[in-house]
Amino acid sequence: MSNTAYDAVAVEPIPPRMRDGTEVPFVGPNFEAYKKAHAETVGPNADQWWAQMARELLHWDRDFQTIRSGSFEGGDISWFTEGYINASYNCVDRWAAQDPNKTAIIYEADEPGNHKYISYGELLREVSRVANVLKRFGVQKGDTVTVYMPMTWQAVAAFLACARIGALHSAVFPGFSSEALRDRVNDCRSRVVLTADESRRGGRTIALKGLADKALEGCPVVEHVLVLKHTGGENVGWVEGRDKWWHEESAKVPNYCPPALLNSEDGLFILYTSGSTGKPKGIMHTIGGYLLGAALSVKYVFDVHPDDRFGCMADLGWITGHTYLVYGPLALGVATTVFESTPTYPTPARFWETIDRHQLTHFHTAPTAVRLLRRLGESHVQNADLSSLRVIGSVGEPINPEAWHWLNDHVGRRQAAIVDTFFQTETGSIVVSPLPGAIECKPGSATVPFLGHEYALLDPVTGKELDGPNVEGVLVFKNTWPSIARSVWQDHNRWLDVYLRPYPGYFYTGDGAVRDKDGYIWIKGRVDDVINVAGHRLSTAEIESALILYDGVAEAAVIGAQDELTGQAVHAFVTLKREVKYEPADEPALVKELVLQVRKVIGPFAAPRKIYIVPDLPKTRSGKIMRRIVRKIIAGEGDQLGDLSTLAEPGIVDVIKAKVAGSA
Ligand code: 6R9
Repeated sequence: MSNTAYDAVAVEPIPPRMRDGTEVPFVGPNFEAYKKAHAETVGPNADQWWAQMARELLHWDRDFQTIRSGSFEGGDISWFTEGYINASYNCVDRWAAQDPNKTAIIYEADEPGNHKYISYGELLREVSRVANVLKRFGVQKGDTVTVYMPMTWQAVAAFLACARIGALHSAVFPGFSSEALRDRVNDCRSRVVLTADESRRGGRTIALKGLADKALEGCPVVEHVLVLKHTGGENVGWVEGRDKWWHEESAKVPNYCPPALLNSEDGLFILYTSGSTGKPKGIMHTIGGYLLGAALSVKYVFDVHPDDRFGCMADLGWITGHTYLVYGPLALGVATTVFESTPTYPTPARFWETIDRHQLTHFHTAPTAVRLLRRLGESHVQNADLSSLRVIGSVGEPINPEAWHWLNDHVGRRQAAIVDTFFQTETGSIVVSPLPGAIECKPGSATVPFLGHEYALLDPVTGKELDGPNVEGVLVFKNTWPSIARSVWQDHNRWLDVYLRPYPGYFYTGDGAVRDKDGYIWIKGRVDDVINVAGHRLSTAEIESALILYDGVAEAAVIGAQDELTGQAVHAFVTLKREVKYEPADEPALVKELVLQVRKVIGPFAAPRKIYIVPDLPKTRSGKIMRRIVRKIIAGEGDQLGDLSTLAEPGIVDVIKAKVAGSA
């Protein structure tokens, strides 16, 4: 499919209830309304608009005078410079003061039935106690605290406790290996680590404390480990003097801790991203700007109103968990969900039962989960009452049109709006997305820039802006915005090199994108996910979408392999839906059909040179397909795969290696 073929994609209408007065969306009723709203938030009045939003949505302990300063060229971005603001106060105290019994957190535990509602009043007490414990451990403003905790409501309290006293949290996925944890603790020099005895997910128990202990053997700077008794598991290893029980320490301190007076540009958290090479980068965010981006995008992108119950299924160790599970919903004073389980435990109806049980108004997940559930069939989604849902979000990857339609038909039932939201750890909050009451979607497109954001597509070689419709280039942003990261922890030069120096005057996302005839943005994936076959620029996402259009296909990972004749050739790894009856002997015929499928959907030039049918794909815990791993295996560099610590199921690597070796 050439880039102009995006123009042929059918436009999906805005759901009737966003237009007929049932809902009153913040921005609507059509594209014109969006255009008008957007125009007022960029250009000459932009700073005034940001200042107004900051004062409307957040509580400032001291007002700011400067709205924006610094630049991409200078690498010295700063917002609301003189302002004093405490994120914990904004997310907890002001709502607890209004109504201490209002639900802050819906905790859906791994075992169905073990859910719990935590009120703003209760959250304030827990946050305060943990903050007081941290203070007793000697944690001060500007220190880092590593949070290696299960998906439980106390992990949210841990973030907010750090924020309360001006310490930066560094969350590490509970599924990360000991080595990965060790490297992250050492990089940010945390003296304190918060963890739990065990974590539980999908009925399986993970010895979290054991993993932490192994990691901490290599972390001489750690002085205190605070351990939440989560499962009550036995045989938890213990280092006397260093390890303390959460409940015992909490019982020794007062129930209230005053929020610290902090500057808007003080650090809020560090979050490590798994770069494809080198050691992980600790992306650093600051308080005022980040919190504004989080609150603003939850309000407008998800059209959130005060009594909503937000359900973001992302893990807390991911930027989506930070912004759309913790800070955004709580800064608006709505209920947020901590979902501890998996989409398929104990059955593939788990998400739908959770939405039904808590009458969630919003459901936010990743394409990988949607593809998995689509693969397991519609029967699981049919019996749940999903009528409370108003907006459904997708994030993390381009969403294949088939997955989009599945969400729309079977989950939203054509009543809810779907928002395909694009952002990055580095952007802090959503930068490209539809607004539910204003933008008609084209499945597969993240559509338009968010309020206050201006983007450009650049020619990757000349760095010139590409104007007009039907162009493809690298996605960059012009002008700074409040929630953009400020630096890489202890390595400002790396921040400049990776994001601000490649195209001076712009923030470089590392993603390629197309603008179609209507000005809609189609994210094509990381620029290293672009394949060039005999001069045809193909996106891995595009070929993958063509493959999963084929009836029995569940997921696909496409890479470019070196080829003497064509520069690169397309290689595809494909998994099948569970119900497909498949014998290894059928493989040649199936492969032939799949090649035909790609030829049919995209064109003969995109036909895969090789297709491997495999039981699973290598993925990160947040569900991103790690194409670099299959790329290296294909390139014969299977012994140089580098850091596999971010993989959800490391065992799949050997299965894929064997498959590739067997078909050479
Ligand atoms: C939020 C998150 C960022 C990368 C980003 C892009 C991909 C995220 C997307 C999307 C297409 C979307 N990405 N959302 N691609 N459509 N809606 O995932 O942050 O982990 O830092 O990853 O994810 O490639 O550059 P992070």
